[in-house]
Amino acid sequence: MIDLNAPTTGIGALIRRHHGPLTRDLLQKPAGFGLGQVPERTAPDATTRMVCGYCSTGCSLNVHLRDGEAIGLSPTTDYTVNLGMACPKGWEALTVLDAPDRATQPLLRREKGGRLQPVDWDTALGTFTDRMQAIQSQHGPHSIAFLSTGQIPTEEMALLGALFKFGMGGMHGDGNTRQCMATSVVAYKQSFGFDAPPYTYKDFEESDTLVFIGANPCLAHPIMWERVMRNPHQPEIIVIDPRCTETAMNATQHLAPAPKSDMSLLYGVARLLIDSDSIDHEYIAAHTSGFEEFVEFVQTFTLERVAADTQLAPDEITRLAKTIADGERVSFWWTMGVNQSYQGVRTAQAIINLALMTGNIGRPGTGANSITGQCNAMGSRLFSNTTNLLGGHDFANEAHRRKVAGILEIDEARIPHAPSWAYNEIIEGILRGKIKGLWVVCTNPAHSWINQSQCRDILDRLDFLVVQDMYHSTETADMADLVLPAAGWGEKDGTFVNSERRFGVIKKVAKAPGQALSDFAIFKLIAHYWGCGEMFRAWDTPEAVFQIMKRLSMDQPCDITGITDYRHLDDAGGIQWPYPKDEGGRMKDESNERRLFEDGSYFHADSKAKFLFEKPRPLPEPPSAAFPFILLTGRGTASQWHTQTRTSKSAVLRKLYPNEIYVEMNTTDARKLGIRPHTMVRVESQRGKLSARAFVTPTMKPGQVFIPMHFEQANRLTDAVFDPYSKQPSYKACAVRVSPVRAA
Ligand SMILES: Nc1nc2c(c(=O)[nH]1)N[C@H]1C(S)=C(S)[C@@H](COP(=O)(O)OP(=O)(O)OC[C@H]3O[C@@H](n4cnc5c(=O)[nH]c(N)nc54)[C@H](O)[C@@H]3O)O[C@H]1N2
Ligand SMILES: Nc1nc2c(c(=O)[nH]1)N[C@H]1C(S)=C(S)[C@@H](COP(=O)(O)OP(=O)(O)OC[C@H]3O[C@@H](n4cnc5c(=O)[nH]c(N)nc54)[C@H](O)[C@@H]3O)O[C@H]1N2
Ligand code: SF4
Ligand SMILES: [Mo]
Repeated sequence: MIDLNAPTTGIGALIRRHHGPLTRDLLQKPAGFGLGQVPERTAPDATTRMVCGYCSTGCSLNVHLRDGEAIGLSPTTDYTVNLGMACPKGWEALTVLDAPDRATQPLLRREKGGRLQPVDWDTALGTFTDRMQAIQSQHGPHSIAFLSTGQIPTEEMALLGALFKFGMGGMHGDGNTRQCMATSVVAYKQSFGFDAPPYTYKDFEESDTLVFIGANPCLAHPIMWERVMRNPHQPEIIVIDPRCTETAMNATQHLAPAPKSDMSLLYGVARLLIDSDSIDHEYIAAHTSGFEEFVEFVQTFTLERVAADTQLAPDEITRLAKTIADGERVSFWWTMGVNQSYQGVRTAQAIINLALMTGNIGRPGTGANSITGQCNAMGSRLFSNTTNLLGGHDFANEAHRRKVAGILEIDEARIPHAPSWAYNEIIEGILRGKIKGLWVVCTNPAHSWINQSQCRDILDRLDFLVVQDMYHSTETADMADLVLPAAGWGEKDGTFVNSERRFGVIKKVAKAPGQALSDFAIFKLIAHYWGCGEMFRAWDTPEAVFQIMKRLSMDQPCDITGITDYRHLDDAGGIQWPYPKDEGGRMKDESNERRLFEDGSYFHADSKAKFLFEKPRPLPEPPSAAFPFILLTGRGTASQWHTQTRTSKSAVLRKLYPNEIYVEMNTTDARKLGIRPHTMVRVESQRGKLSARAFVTPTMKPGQVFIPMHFEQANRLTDAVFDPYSKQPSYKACAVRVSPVRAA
């Protein structure tokens, strides 16, 4: 094993030998590069604070240091997001950094079917460059692609997107945010003119009526839920979810509509509000367009029809409409029960329409509010350079391309004129032989992508698969030709943007193990090996990139030119966008909470928000005689994170969740099928099968089953169907059958 810091054998020396002296100072940047000690600006025995690296709540954690290394943490008490609270994942965030399967050196599989063998960084980076460039010269520049994430700092996302498209000449890159937020992005863009979740977390406490649709914040966003619990107005809490989740159990009204019947329900509620004249005529006239067409459209959503579509009782539906009508400050919140659907965009817009027509937006305690998933999904939405050009710009807009090229001092011709293929199009591109090389950064598609048997078969067809991850043991790393070992949260610097648009900093408080490097360092090294390092000379450290991001954001709805630097973010307790500088150089607004659209002005050319709607379509795969159940998937506990590469490393968290895969099913169904609680059952779809332990519970409706996504087997069953506008996968409804596994 090479010593990274040794003057003659270290990585610096290796790279110098091959690529000249320029890279030398690259490797001496401790903060950005994951080499060396924690940054000097942190006193060795002090407490420093940073935001959590799991969910999009963006809690702040105080990290306690001894001799410059983290020895423990506790939630920050004076941070407006979490007010001294954290969930189990946050408390255990440092523990998971130390694990036997951490990737500590690059691994290379020299031939198909061979084993992954340790190699030095020089070989790894040389192989990356040679093989990707060879693919490009044989199959064209667009035959390589990347898949990335909502879980690395914004600066790293920006560097990856710029390097790949402007430096390496690639075209197609997307993120796991497609699995997660794409629907909200498109819904907001079409309705408001920009991807702009309007709220601030104080709205949880200021509403008198909160409506949660397809969201289970009790376990997916536990500290947001704590904020709801602090609401002093004895609010109505309405939960719309086919399952009686932990959140539903704590609601004042729970409606359990048939899966994917939400559009019909929301249109039916709109009709009832119109019929009872419970709408805000002034707001509609001044700030929206398309309302008359919408009124006409919802006429067919009679109470009888909606009750039939949703399988809800008519008085449940009228009570919901009346509660919304009676509320003074009504807020609507949605997450994956809406986004992960074959009609997700129009469902999200059915929610937006309700907020607009009742004037519940732009005031305290209101809003049409999409809750984000990952710690930095919001950063990726603005700066990943995938569907948007850096800074929320448009690849197709010539003026935008010119502006970005000018700021980055690059040739405008290097900027593509169209956005990338979406995730599913990249996967299809591999199948069609158009994509031959794939670079996977901080995501685990061989577990999380929809319809796994198809997905793995397709990934297997690649000429070259590179996985850049903290752990070498992920399902995707197992398939890789090259594994690049990455530093994780706590081992590097940068910023995350949370659900309420708040930038917060993360810091290096621990040394990455072995030869693992921050993603930032890996991207910079790849730029040098590729031969385009000069283009990123100014992208010296994460904080230098933050300064570039500021310039890119200027005059955009997400303008952050008023934020000075990381220290400013740290001292202010995070800052929400927009935060522009006014002409005199002073901040326009020093308050630490901001919501959008207070003046009723939206980002479309006419300043108005649009009513958008469409006919609901039937389930793509309805239950049948052979597959009589609807499968729902989602989060299982507050202590499990996605594909469990991180959370499974904590002994504390492991005690807080079931360690084997289970399927939730209704008591009557279990009895009919002769399934006893806790016995093994087989669950099969047209695409695959799995065995799981039966969790028999009245919280499930008859005819529906639920499997948490944290177990790799879950996506063997799911059906690769997508929303036509957002291309987001419809993970939450397909047909399965369930049968007992009889002991032999
Ligand atoms: N502990 C933990 N927290 C997390 C995560 C994690 O892995 N673990 N992941 C984070 C990420 S990236 C995300 S995206 C969020 C997800 O957060 P959520 O969206 O809140 O979580 P899910 O469980 O995926 O889905 C929410 C609910 O949608 C319901 N649902 C399914 N189909 C329908 C439908 O047709 N209509 C309605 N109304 N509801 C439906 C499901 O029953 C489920 O209870 O959580 C974030 N927080
Ligand atoms: N059936 C079903 N499937 C689903 C969902 C569902 O509800 N149902 N939800 C979908 C959603 S919303 C999401 S967001 C996705 C999540 O799916 P994934 O993104 O595949 O899940 P993670 O486990 O978060 O994967 C992140 C990977 O990055 C690694 N990692 C962590 N930090 C770093 C870092 O700093 N650098 C690098 N290089 N690597 C790092 C981790 O070890 C892990 O392997 O799953 C989707 N899949
Ligand atoms: S709620 Fe989310 S951000 Fe807060 S501690 Fe838990 S995982 Fe971290
Ligand atoms: Mo997500």
